[in-house]
Amino acid sequence: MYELRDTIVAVSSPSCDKRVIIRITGPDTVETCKRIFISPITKNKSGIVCGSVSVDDELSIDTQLYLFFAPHSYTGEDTVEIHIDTNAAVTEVLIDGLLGRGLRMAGPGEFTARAYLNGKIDLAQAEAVNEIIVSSNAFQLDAAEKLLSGRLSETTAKVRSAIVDCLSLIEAGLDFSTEDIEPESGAEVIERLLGVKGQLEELLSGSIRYESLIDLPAVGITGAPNAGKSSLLNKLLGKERSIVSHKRKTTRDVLSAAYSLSHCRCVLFDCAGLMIRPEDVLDELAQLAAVEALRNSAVVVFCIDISKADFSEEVSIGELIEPQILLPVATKCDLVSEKVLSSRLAELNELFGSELLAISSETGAGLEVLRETIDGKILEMEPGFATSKTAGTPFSEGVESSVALTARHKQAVTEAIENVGESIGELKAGNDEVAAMILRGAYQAVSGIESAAGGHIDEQILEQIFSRFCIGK
Ligand SMILES: Nc1nc2c(ncn2[C@@H]2O[C@H](COP(=O)(O)OP(=O)(O)OP(=O)(O)O)[C@@H](O)[C@H]2O)c(=O)[nH]1
Ligand SMILES: [Mg+2]
Repeated sequence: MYELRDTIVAVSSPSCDKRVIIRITGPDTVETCKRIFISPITKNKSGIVCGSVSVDDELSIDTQLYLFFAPHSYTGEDTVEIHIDTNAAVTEVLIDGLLGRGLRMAGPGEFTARAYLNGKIDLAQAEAVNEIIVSSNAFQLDAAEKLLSGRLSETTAKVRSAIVDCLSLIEAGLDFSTEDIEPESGAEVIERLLGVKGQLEELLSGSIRYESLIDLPAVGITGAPNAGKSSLLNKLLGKERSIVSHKRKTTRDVLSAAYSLSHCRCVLFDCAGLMIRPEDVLDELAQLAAVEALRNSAVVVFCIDISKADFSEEVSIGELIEPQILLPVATKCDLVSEKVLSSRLAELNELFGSELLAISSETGAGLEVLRETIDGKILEMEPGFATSKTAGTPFSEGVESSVALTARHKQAVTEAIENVGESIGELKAGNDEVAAMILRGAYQAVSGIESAAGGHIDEQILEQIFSRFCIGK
């Protein structure tokens, strides 16, 4: 299915972008570019070249070519990206011209498939590339980045080498059993296999199930700059996830974490404070990211600093977002006297048309009630969240996992655990040959997570993985 000998082409930029990027990779990349590009191209010199491309006599377009020579490219093959500011009609003519010169239209995910087949990335990382492309919230992105960081492959590589050690010990015993040489004692192999099983079980229980996160309700924390949003996130999580400082505009990105409530779980996130008039382009970008994240939230906790005397800014900010459920809370209630608190709360209740909860991340006041309120609101909206959908997925409260597993990974790890367990049973029963055979199955299962090394990866699995990609990636 994956033919590596031909040269493929596809548009790799999103259709909404004004700048079009046409990506070409394969053995004829440079030759093709030399034929259409009106400017000299030096082989073996990666970089950017400016000039114009022309696929027929009438059409010549100003362009920049980004050249990446093998093996220093995404796919591991000669690769070029043609960057042009143009429209769909011109792009089509250009692609047609390239197809007419013997190039083939790339299939979904074929660039990444080549990167995998040429050994540039392992399979777990290839899957992560796609998860990043399709991520729609910051937490998914976080999980996908964990896949990409290759930490999963690090663990599986360790397990694989331990299995190989055990296999060679068992096989040495088999080879020598008819000779007068003392074989490696079975007890030691069993001991090592128990260790391997423990490592795999740890991987499974300490991981985030990637798919299980996709459906988790998002709970956003918002408010004006310095309202105490990050302090609230940290206090709820019980750890320093977000940076807190007395300076305004400390948080710039959307930061998220898995959070367990009494009856359901959610993705809790903190983002930049909202402003009526962003002061510079960085403010604008931070605000865009925040509003986008808040738009996808089931519940938004709106922090209002009660130590302030004037709340007009908060009222205007509240109009920037339209969440399904807005939960205004009065933060920093430890900073004001009882008397001031009650008069300001009354004012805020009036302004927001709902009863505000007074909280303090300093003393912890009101936080338990806030937790219960969020829990109740989510359940009210989506009773299904309290059912098996969220139950039973391993992750402990407040603990952020370092590895994300897709369903395919989980299946492979589970299979390996079963195989190792069975193999131990067979060893105990003295059936070394059967034990070795089953252990080879465990090895295959673990190998399947990262690469074809040591075992062959089913074409079908590859097809299944890469067909989920879009064309051009
Ligand atoms: N006394 C008291 N101080 C608080 C409380 N919550 C936050 N603060 C302080 O308020 C300041 C701002 O807190 P942050 O949590 O960084 O506020 P933020 O809303 O995330 O701010 P930006 O990210 O800059 O928008 C820090 O100096 C915190 O220590 C609280 O409940 N009580
Ligand atoms: Mg902050």
